[in-house]
Amino acid sequence: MGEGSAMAGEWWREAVIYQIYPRSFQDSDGDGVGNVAGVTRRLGYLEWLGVDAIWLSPIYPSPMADYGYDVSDYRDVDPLFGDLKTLEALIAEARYRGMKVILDYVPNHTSDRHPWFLESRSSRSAPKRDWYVWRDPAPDGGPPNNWISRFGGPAWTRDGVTGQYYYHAFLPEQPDLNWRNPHVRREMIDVLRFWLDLGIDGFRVDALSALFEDERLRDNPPNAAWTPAMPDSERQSPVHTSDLPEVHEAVAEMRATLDAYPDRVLIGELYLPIERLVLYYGKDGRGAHLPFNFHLISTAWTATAFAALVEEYEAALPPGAWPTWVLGNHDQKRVAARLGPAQARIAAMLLLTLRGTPTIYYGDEIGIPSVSIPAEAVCDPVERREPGLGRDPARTPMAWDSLPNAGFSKVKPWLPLHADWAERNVSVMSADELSILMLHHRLIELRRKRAALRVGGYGEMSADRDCLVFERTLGEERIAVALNFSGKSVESGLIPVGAQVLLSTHLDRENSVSDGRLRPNEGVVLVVERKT
Ligand code: TEU
Repeated sequence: MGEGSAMAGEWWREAVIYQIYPRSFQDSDGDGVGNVAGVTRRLGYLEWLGVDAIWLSPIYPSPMADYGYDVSDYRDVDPLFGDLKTLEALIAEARYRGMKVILDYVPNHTSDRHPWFLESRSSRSAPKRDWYVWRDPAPDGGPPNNWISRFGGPAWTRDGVTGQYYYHAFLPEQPDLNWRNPHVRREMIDVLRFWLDLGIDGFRVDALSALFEDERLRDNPPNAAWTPAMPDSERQSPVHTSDLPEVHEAVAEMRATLDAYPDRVLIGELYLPIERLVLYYGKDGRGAHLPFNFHLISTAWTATAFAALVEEYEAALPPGAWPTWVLGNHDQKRVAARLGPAQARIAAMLLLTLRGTPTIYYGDEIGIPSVSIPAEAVCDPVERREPGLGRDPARTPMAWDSLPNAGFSKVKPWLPLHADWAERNVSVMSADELSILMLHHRLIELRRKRAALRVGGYGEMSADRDCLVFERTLGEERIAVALNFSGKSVESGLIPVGAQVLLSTHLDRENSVSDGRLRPNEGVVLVVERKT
């Protein structure tokens, strides 16, 4: 399916994207929190790793109620992270090294301290009143309807100043902008131009599906599958608050804005079933270039489940659409925590050999496991609202070396490091030929060498309970990938015997000849045949 090389300007088709959570990447000014200058300092590492683009989680001025996803000024950098000059220096240095810089764009909501909201809440007749979603209380004085926040609890907060309620899909500190208001739209689209003019290469659009709510405010129906063991936010089926048809019009406007500049990329954050997700590619180039596909995270970890997932996704992609895969991000449990260290290697090989643009989450390349956060160190407000669901364990500092605080900071970091940071860090692992870090480095290197891995077609060869075998083909080039999802040794009739092993997750049998077997938790990339 779908082979071919990247079209001019569509660098993102062949790229490996790397997500940076700026608070946790590198501190350069000794406050225990990472910053933009710290990212610049580590670009050499990222160049060595081989990534093509970095996406920064929000760096805008923010009261940090949701750690930057509550923006109080869309056109600046929070002093905690630096300023516009330090960001421009990062862009220049990245460009010099051939890397792109993608920003997070948070259009659904602002901070409750954003000047727009302060004005909006000041009176019912304020010029910006309609920039947010205000409604009268229900007859009993309660919220206007039953909608709940994605972080649990009611999605409406009553404001004492005017007695009306405002809508917030997330925290009360994150009031939703009213995208039906043309002034809001114009202003928010202009924000994109501000960053495009500064040289930003694209955006990851936050919470995209939440952009519109039902105008008639109809109640969301209960989710029949909900049980008390599930998060409060899943009690309802969000039919009137998520993925409304109007979102696609807004995406088209964002896309048209980017299209006025060469070589930019629009990525959407969308937790949706595949058939709804792929609609975000839009018709006739009016959608996102890459609607993030999070199904590697939510699918059961078996070979058969993945074979079915890839088949469903590949079949659903509209003509010309380019696939994309994600294993982890700042909202999800660390991949090594979900799967354990051995299968995290299989996951890395899967991510970096499937057809489509992969996004690596910082720290996953060194296999950071889940970090237990003592009660007094909890930061994420979600942990207080829905205990056990907090996202701090996936946001802990990057470990660079064995010096105090892992070279992340001169002082105690804002969140604790993983327990084994003295060994699990870039300096130690880059000197260990067998480490998971070297596996990432080698996989990316292999993608660079083998066009079939970057742009070749995908074909499933077989999947049984433990073993997934697929191939990537481009012209005469045929590369097979065989992944053992189990801790047992497997022999599958479809693992090509006699083929050359380009890479094993164990990193110890490059250039050997395949005997048709995989060791426990082993994945291999093989050249099936190459006639040039
Ligand atoms: O997340 C949007 C979102 O839908 C999340 O609630 C997601 O479903 C959940 O975290 C999965 O566990 C984005 C950002 O990625 C997140 O960090 C922000 O808190 C949120 O938007 C609000 O801006």
